[in-house]
Amino acid sequence: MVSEADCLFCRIVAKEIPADVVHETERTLAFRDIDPKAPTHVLVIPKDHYRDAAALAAADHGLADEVIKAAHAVAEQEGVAGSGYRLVFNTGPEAGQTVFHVHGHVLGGRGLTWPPG
Ligand code: D5M
Repeated sequence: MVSEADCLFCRIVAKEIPADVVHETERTLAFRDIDPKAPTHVLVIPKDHYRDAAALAAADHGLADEVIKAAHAVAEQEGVAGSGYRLVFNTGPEAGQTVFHVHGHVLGGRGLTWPPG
């Protein structure tokens, strides 16, 4: 397991901090966002630590695919896959990334506007 000291999401993976887990595979974890922006707002992460989506993709061992598949499984489980959902990877500070352990936001359950703010 690749983890980093003082990383909030590594600590959730290690069960040192509680989370409302909704989906788990061998290499991914999905839990409800603590500050939901839509009726469905779930974060999907690789259990291993990568700072952002670019670092995850550069590692090139199929884990990015697993995270995206897990996000779709969450959307199906939450009942938003049919109506539509948004999968967002904020990448870098200007995009609004605040937790530097890559995570996809699965947002759904309401009409989502475009462009985002
Ligand atoms: O998204 C980081 C997201 O992480 C933000 O929507 C809040 C969420 N968050 C922060 N702490 C927690 C805990 N402890 N549980 C669940 N969700 C949490 P970003 O794209 O980096 O801005």
